Amino acid sequence: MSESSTKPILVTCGLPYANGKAHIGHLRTYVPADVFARSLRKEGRDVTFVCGSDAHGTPIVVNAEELGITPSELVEIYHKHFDETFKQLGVYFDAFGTTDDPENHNRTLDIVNRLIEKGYVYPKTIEIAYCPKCNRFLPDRYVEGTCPHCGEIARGDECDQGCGKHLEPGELRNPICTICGGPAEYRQQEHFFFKLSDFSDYLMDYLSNELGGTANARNYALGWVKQGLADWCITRNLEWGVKFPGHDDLVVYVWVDAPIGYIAFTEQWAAKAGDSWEKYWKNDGEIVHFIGGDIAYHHCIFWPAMLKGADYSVPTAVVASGMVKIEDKKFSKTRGNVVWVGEDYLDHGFHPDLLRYYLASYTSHTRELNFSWRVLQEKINSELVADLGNFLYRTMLFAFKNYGEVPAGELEPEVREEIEKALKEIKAAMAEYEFKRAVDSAMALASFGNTYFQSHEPWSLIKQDRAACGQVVYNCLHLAKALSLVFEPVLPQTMETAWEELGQEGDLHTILYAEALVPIKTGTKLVKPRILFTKLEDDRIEEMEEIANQRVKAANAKKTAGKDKEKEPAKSEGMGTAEDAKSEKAKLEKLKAKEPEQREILPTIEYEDFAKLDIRVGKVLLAEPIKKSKKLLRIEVDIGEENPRQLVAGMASYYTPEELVGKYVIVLVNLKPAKLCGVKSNGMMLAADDGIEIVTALTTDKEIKPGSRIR
Ligand code: B3M
Ligand code: ZN
Repeated sequence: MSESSTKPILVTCGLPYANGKAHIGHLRTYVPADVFARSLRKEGRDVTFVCGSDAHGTPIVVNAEELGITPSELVEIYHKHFDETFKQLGVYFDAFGTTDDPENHNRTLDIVNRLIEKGYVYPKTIEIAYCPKCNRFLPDRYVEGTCPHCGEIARGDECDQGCGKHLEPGELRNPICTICGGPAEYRQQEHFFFKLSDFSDYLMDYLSNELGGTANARNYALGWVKQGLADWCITRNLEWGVKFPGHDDLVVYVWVDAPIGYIAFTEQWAAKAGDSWEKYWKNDGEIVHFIGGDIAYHHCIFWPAMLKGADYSVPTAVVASGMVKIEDKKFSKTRGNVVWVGEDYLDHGFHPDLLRYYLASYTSHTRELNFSWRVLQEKINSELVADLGNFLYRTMLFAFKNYGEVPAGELEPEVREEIEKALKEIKAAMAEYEFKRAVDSAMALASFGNTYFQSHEPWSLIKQDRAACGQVVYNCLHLAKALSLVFEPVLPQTMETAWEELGQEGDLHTILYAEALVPIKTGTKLVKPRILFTKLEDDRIEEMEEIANQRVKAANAKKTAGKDKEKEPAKSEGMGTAEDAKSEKAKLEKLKAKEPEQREILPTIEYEDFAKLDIRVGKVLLAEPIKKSKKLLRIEVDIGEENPRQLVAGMASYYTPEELVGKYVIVLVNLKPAKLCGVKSNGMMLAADDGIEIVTALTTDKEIKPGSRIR
């Protein structure tokens, strides 16, 4: 990407199939894309960031069939799951739809009709795998067999274990029906083809001279174009999907309507924002696709050819992330080498920003990323805690204790230069999709801060010359302000806290990098800072390693028990398993069953009954996990008494301790004390509970004196 470009820029992420839970493999693409989008916004660029769920394709139909629900019900479950998970991780899309939304049906029809009108689509009778026992045609994942190119076991549309090539219907040898496991045969049927071969010269030129992004995506695609492109079968015998115009028994292949989702979601955003989707898809706005390396073929060959053929703008860049390994082993759900974002990370109270930091800074975006709990611990403790956290905390605490506000001072040229350097490096690194380099440059600024603080010894200077010390503290506080800005793209939630504690006004997320060079205002009030990053202790890491080990063991046991036959349908890597969906479905059912309980209003009471409850505002001073419990937190709240109250609250699944500290919560203070997990609870913190999965603490609308009564 050109660093000097000022065009509007659309950033997208590969669409997760609404067919399984979010894992670290997904985040490896989404987090850097979010960092990139946030950073461009801070440069002042006009950025739109969209994504959505991929709702179509055979795996979803197969899984839904197994579960006895409709594909649309299955999609709803996972769509909600992804939407919520991304938000929890601070990955904020301007639109997050599904490819089954009307906008996508319409846009797909428009594009397919244009391609037909322009003569790029033709019918052809081909051999399609058919199962005589199940009495049906077998598109894509309904059939497995041998790859004609490399001889490995492959799926109907992709050689996923061997050469990675996209396979056309009829290409697979020795087809087997994945529904019944019996042999399939080839039968003739009329399908529709896109003249991909017509685009060979165009793509050769586009990939060599025009497309930006990372070289891995481009080069991989170029290799295939050089070998010669065959036409592409774009219809399937399915009910679920976008109907092929004029043929109600056919839908378009999922890889036709999935990328068109990028346009549909841009339209959804534009409608909401009162902006134009055409500035990207019909004019010269930039389009940057973040994808996993395994779908480069689709994004660099099929997609630009379709767009070109239908007179839409083509992508300006495709950015492909490298593979993910788990504890140095190949990512594999069936082998248990997986880290689920919910149950393995967020549910254990790890802060989302720590994972964002890991993913953005572990290695270069196109290289292999290994996720290991030990490495997480090491990176957090030696980088975020020891460098950035240390500088921010010591600066803010020293300033708060000795001045209570930003003291008088002037920004020193040396400090300004250091910030300018960091900003320049970050901008350059982002333009090259080198996120690690950008984070390293930001971290170098934190290290500079530590050296500056250390060498000026404000702790002794304060005793000799308060004004000279003020000058040092002023520069440190300004550096803290600059650090909040440069780290916002990677650590959005934590830096928001730092920003507030520095007394800075405005929404950190929309303030530009340029503000990092505007001297911090003398006299700005400071508050007692919180510790932003705490060390990850050995026992927490050991607990996670144990969970991971157990999972691998269970997966192996399952394998040897023969429950994991290769031909099980739709159990492929990167796809959801029927089990995931079952547990999600169970949640949905729980919701339905709970509805009456949630709705039912209890019998009327007298005011005196209510008046017996002494309910107060409490300010959370401390929150920490309780060793023996996954659900409970020990909390200390200030309720206006001389000493804080100790409460035990079942909040550990919903809040990290850091999130609760500082909150004004509502406490029933005259409830008979009780002991939970051996810890005394002297009152009860109130929360709202939807009966399913959301539990949220009650708080006050304004800051109010702790101890204030609720009535
Ligand atoms: N739904 C997921 C994948 O193959 C697929 C991406 C679509 S992007 C348009 O990674
Ligand atoms: Zn192959």
